[in-house]
Amino acid sequence: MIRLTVSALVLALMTSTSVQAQDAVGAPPEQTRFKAQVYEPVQHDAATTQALARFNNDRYAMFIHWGIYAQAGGVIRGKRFYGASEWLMQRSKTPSAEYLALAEEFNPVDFDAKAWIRTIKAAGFRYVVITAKHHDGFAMFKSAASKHNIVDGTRFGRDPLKELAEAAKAEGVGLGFYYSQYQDWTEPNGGGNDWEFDPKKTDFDSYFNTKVVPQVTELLTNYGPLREIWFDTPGPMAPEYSKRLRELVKKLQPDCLLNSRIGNGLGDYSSPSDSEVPPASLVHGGDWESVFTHNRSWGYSAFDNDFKSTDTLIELLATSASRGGNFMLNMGPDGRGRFPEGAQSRLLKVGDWLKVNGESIYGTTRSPLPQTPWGVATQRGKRLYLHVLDRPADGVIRVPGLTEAVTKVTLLAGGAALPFKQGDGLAITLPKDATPSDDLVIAVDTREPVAARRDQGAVLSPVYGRQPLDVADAVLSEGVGLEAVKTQLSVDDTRKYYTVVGLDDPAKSIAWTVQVERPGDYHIDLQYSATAAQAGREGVVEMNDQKRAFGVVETGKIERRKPVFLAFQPVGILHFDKPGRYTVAIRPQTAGQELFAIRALYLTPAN
Ligand code: JFZ
Repeated sequence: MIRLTVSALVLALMTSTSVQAQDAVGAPPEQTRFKAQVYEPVQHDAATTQALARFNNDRYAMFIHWGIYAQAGGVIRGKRFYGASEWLMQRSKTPSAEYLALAEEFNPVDFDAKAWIRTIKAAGFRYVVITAKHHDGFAMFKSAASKHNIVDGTRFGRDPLKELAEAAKAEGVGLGFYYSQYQDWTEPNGGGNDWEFDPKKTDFDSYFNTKVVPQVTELLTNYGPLREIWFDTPGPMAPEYSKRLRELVKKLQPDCLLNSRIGNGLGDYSSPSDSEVPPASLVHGGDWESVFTHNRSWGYSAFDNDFKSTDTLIELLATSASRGGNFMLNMGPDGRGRFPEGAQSRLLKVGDWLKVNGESIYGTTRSPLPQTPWGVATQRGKRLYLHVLDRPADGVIRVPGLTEAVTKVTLLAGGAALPFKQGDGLAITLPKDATPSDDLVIAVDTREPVAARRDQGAVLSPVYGRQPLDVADAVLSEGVGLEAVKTQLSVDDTRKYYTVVGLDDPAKSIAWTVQVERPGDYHIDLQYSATAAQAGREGVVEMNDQKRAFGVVETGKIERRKPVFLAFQPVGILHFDKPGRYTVAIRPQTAGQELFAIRALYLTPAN
């Protein structure tokens, strides 16, 4: 069931922000709970506005983390370090001299810029962002500002960024560079290396002036036009430095975009936290680009082959596009310069899907529809694309409330016309013999563009199983706040989800609007965590005069660097007696007692 992966991801990966989410060093963030970010549109100058239009047209990008850490592949002194392999030096507290010995071994003879770009193009990526310098400080380009660079510091002696820039230009693929502007572990004055250098003696200003400014200048001068500079982990960097970086980049290339991790609110677009697609309700039209690892590491890992399947990747891409953002998927080439086979084969399959269905992704705008159980939508003027991520058992795709006159419904793959009925909403019958594909796309043509109706309420369907109502999509009453929680997924890898704070009075509530087309019963389940102090507290799920009381069980505290355990608690049945819109709310029974840290309410058809 494809949709299961989506729900699992949607529930497992969602959150908010970038800069606020970081601890002093930047990442991995030490905070466990923090305020949710909303994605609002921002005013920009003309060059940036134009660049953002192209950015939003592109939708799909490849991220490449490649450095001398690829040579180690997550293993040093015979010991494996799980999670992000580009953090190897920090995790193992390796001194600079020992770490830099990797450069002597690093000789990526299989690196072939043209072949990389061919793969990138065949996989459907519109631009590629590669690490020019990561936190280890080793530049993957020729630099006069530091001898720790691939041309002067390895026997390879070539500048891969130069070769990539040329190949990308020849093939019409956009190029951007990642640059770690604050952390630099092999420079005594850079940030982040507290196992070797005394942070009190660090002269960041000197580091900034002698390495960051010259190198960023080199990157913006020697490699042709760049789509974006992807700064990262600004940590405690003063606003003055973010401002100088911004001015430097825009002076050299006015239409080069800057992500929010430049720090101090000075980016052109938002980078959500890693491996997160912002929830639909928090996206109010701002520009963003989500970044995901393909396995559990950004840099190459010799022992991590947990690559996301093709279905999951397509789902993440379609979901990002349906919320008006870009999906940038990472690849970690190995020490010889090869893309890991387990990653490449899956990416090429996404590319095959895009060859047929790319029209439903590139150049589209966010979905005008509320949450629907079959999947997500994207839009292009008078054409709406329905991405059927989970096929209905009865073969009928329903879009309640779609009132614009539909002129034609077709399968995007092959163009076959599909029978449809339009009354209170739209009902489309899928062909019985439709080949199973990851994401079946239906094109719906209307006389007028389908108007936004995102707040009409999540569509409930008796044909589907468990349907989530996430707290990120809830209406919170006064005094209740939305927070992101980080949970430990595996060693050195976290995921975020949302919860609320302040649900501590019968006058306070969280509520969702749902719409049903047919009368029916639904089971309620609550997913939450609760502390020992919260055990036994009582709450109620309400819909009109139906009230279903429940008591809270203890699951444990939300603790830093630990998995959060969540109860999945059955509460009762809600009866929807006629088609229409309903409000489902949760409120505490007693004043002064915070109920729990709830993540979602689920409704499941109860025959
Ligand atoms: C940073 C880097 O430290 C990491 O190595 C990789 O380059 C990644 C793309 O970015 O890691 C972060 C930064 C921010 C968050 C998490 C990891 N965050 O905001 O949750």
